[in-house]
Amino acid sequence: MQSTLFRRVVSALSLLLVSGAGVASDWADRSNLNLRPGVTEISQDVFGLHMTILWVVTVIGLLVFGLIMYSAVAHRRSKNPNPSQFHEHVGLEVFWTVVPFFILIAMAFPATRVLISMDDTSDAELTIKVTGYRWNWSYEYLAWKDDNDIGVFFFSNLKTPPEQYERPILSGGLFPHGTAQQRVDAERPAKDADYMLAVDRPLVIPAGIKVRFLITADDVIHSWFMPDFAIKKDAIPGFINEVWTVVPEDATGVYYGQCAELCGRNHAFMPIEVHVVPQDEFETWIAEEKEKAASGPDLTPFASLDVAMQLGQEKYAAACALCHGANGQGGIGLPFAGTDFMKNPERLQDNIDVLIKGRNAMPAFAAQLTPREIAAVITYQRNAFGNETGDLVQPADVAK
Ligand SMILES: [Cu+2]
Repeated sequence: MQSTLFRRVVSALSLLLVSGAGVASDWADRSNLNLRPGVTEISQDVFGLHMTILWVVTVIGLLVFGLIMYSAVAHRRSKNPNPSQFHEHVGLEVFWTVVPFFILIAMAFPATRVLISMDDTSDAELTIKVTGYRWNWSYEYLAWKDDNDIGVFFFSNLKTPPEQYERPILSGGLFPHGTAQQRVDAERPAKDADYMLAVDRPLVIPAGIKVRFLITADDVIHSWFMPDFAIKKDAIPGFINEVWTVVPEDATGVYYGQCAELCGRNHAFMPIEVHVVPQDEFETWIAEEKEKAASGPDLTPFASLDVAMQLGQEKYAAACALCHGANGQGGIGLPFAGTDFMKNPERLQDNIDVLIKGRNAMPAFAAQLTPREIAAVITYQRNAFGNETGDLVQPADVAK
């Protein structure tokens, strides 16, 4: 009997060891186990606070549980049948009220100091408005030094190609019991290193400069979360939340974040990518973007159907595939493959109108895509997925 129990315990323990070995490699890098210190002064302050409080609660925990264990053993009934009575002992009551009070005050001081500095957006040299949508972000550069008329505005969409995240369509119907061949066909391509984090147009900010973010949303509540800057701010429709950062000059590079407030089906598909560049590089970039924005939309006609299809495919993957499926099979949005809407030449104008102005649940894309991109996307929709209408929509058709 006892040996059976022994064997069970040993086999359970060895199972635990084996399953533990699998995650041991992740645990070897201890930074995976803790909050990340980040790269800014504030994020390191936040990390310091986190560690201080962690040690305080660890010591309190050990003291309290140690005392409980000690009392349970040393004053057990067999040893001490008549317990001493000290209910409503004034000294003790005062002691265990006053001590936690001082511990709390001691913790509140450093925490308040960091919170106040996180809240101080004064003297920022660059101001950027961040807007959350279902399901992407837009960035509008409002002020850079003395220039309050920059006019640089763009949307930032997930760049990971849909083939990498989409559930493969198996021709076996609703339940995915395909043949071996179907399963092989359906195998997804390898995931990129920046899978579900990279975007088509990243936010660009200068290093060593105080940047103020004005954070809001257009539809539901989102949250702009950049762990390396210790920023996590709710984006609420009708409200503007402020937050700031200074990324040190020796910390230029690419940083990733995500929406951190559950905002609907594609909540996981609206990442944040920030490029922190040296100041002179930022000056050049913002000047170029400003010039591009001022010169108006590019209405150069497409030289051929192929040129339009190529741009269309790229933009479709970034802006449309989340709702309409990588292969136009539909999803939250209507399907495009083989539909009358996409194939009927009389509905081409309607097709353009819906994309520009939106309809029902379909958002308007006039602000998100340029006329050239809209023309390319429609050309793509009407020629891909087996539609092959041969329709070539030109930027000028969209602009009017
Ligand atoms: Cu969101």
